[in-house]
Amino acid sequence: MKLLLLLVTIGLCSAQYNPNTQSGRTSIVHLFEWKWVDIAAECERYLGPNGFGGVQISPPNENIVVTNPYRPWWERYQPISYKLCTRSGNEQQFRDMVTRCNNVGVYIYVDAIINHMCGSGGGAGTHSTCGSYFNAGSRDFPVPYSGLDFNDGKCRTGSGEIENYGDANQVRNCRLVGLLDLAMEKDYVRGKIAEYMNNLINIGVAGFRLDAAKHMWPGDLKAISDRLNNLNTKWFPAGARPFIFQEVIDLGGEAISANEYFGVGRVTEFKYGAKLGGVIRKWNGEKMAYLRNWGEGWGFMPNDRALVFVDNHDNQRGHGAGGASILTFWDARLYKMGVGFMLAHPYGFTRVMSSYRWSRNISNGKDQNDWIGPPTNSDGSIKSVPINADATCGDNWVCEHRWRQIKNMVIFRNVVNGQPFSNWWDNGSNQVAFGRGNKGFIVFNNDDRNVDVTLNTGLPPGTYCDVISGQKEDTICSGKEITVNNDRTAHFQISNTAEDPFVAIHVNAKL
Ligand code: AAO
Repeated sequence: MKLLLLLVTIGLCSAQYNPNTQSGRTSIVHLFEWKWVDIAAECERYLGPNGFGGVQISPPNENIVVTNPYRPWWERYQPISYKLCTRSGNEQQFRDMVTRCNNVGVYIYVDAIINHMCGSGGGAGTHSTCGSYFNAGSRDFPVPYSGLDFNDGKCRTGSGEIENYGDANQVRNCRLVGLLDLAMEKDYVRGKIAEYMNNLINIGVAGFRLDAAKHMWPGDLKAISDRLNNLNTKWFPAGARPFIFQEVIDLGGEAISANEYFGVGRVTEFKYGAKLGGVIRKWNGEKMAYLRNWGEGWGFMPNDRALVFVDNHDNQRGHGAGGASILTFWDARLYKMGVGFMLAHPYGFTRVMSSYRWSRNISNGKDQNDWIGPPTNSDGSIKSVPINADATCGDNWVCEHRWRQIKNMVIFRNVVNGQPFSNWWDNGSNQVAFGRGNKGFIVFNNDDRNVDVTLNTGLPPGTYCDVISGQKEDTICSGKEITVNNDRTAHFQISNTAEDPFVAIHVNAKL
């Protein structure tokens, strides 16, 4: 009996690394600042049919309303309460989204802001998205939280702010950019946070991004995660645990490292996008040939602990970390190669970014418009995402996840899931190729001369449709056709001036 209990407990508490996606779905997409009604529709009309596993949503809980600057995206990282109402929608719309997405096998991952409440400057008279009263000055929040629930007494810096990332105590007990830091060792605070997360779990979400995890003690996070319910059995197997991925920026050289958080769940691997951007931009003598041992061979965290991405909502606009090497939709040609590489490569659990466009204003190396929020109507409400006839999005929604090359690589990853990294080839420079067992093969040309080469693909003989230049539609191919010979070799030609200088084939795109 005791042994059984022990086994059950281990089973319950050890599955946070599993994303809970439906079998055969291997990526999630961050629909940054989308409204719940639009996400519900996108799950049904696009994400479900195209094999996406889930959606990371913007924070669903009540936040401060910032008017100077006017309604920046980052106001949503300043919680006021755990009520479910924001510019993305109210509780009923949230529930409807979760139900509709779950029903088509696309699961919801909540961006959970539990480290802090709003900035210390949010005084009486400031508004919040559900109209709840609060007063940051007196630490009065309708959760309720009071002065007793914050770390004010514990921080040892003069300013009360994090002044030195080399000191773990500061990073975890002081304020991150002025945000009121919750005292998470308190049973009461842990209880309120767990109550919020359990409400979301009961509604049907599949997991959480833990914002600013670096600024919380791993032991406190473990205590909270142990209080979380199992997932809703309407959609998930009995005993399924919420997926947890923690935002810890660890590029090396600081007091806190990512591996301190492996006991709680997966961790964002920020080295991934920073390094990949450097390689694809060919900065500092980097070349794609060096990607042969990409992953743990590059000093990244263990594969089964990593959540990977090319860019995120912070570093696509100069917030957070990663620096100028980060690839984004602004550099579309290189970006597609970067995302294509990520989705073809077996390392990590992959997240695709989906953004909105804003007017950049770069001076002194910084985008002065890095605060600009999503496309809005004149009353400040978020605009819906209109879908054009060619399946792209309008009104400045970028919808990278709908770009044919990216969508088809999400499918590629599903098709090759579980297959080994195989048949690597490189020209010693920036032409590389690799396969995934006998299911898929990809070739990149990031050099200034053409690729014209015969390679061993590992694929069964036949004619395949390149899913980058086009795709298989019924029995025809709208892109390049690639012939795999009886000896599994195929000839590839890729011009270095091609709009998309890479080719990808997989067994589900065989003609
Ligand atoms: C806003 C205003 C502030 C104001 C505040 C309160 O901008 O001026 O004081 O309100 O009124 C977002 C925005 C913030 C915004 C905040 C609240 O980005 O601008 O503040 O909402 O509205 C650190 C954290 C990391 C965090 C990142 C932005 O560790 O957790 O900063 N990301 C998350 C979210 C983010 C959100 C929050 C957290 C807060 O994704 O959207 O903020 O909820 C080093 C450290 C990193 C640190 C960076 C930036 O990075 O390692 O841990 O990230 O600095 O401070 C090299 C190094 C690299 C270093 C980097 C930058 O690359 O290798 O390690 O340089 O120095």
